[in-house]
Amino acid sequence: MDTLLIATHNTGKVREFEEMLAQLGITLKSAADFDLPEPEETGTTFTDNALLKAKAGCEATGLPTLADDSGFCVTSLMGRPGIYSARWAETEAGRDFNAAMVRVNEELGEAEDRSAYFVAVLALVYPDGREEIFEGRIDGLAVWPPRGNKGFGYDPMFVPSGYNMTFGEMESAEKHKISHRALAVQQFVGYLKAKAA
Ligand code: ITT
Repeated sequence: MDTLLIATHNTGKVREFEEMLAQLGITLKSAADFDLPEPEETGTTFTDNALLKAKAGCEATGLPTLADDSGFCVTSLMGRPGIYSARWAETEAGRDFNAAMVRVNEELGEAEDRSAYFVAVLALVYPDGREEIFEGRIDGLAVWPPRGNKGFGYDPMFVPSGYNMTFGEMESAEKHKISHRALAVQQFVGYLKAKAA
């Protein structure tokens, strides 16, 4: 694999994939490089949506394509926003994650259980139709108020278990040691190495 399309329009994700996959020696392209349309996420699971995005990117470019469907899941909210994490931020003026975090906190109200987790599902689709899935999850707490501006999305309101800092306060290298996306990427890299051996 010389060139891999990362079929995401999310600049926070693009940055993280570039950082985490830099050592592979593969040319990475993103959805923006091909001006790809954003497919409608009609799936009911992270896996469905990751596959749908990877297939759309692969069909449009003919490149092996990796897509990420991820989300912030709050136990007391029965896993929501989950696959709707990006949609909770939609406003007429674009995405507003401060508003989305306010909504999570308001829906939590006085709930004692503030446990939460991030999930990332990566789908790899090849032009010949082969598919592979890689998953990662990180557990922690939904905290209030939000802290830090280093990450993206819901990072400022998530403290991973065993840490005091939010993902928004962490250096990206630190986040990449433990994050849901990093765990999924580790599996992807392991798969590539096994294939090359
Ligand atoms: P693409 O579909 O183009 O990849 P998207 O932002 O629409 O971009 P998702 O549908 O997978 O991606 O939405 C996942 C949302 O979950 C994302 O917009 C973030 O707000 C949130 N999220 C996922 N991973 C995150 C992380 O590491 N830190 C903070 N928020 C995250």
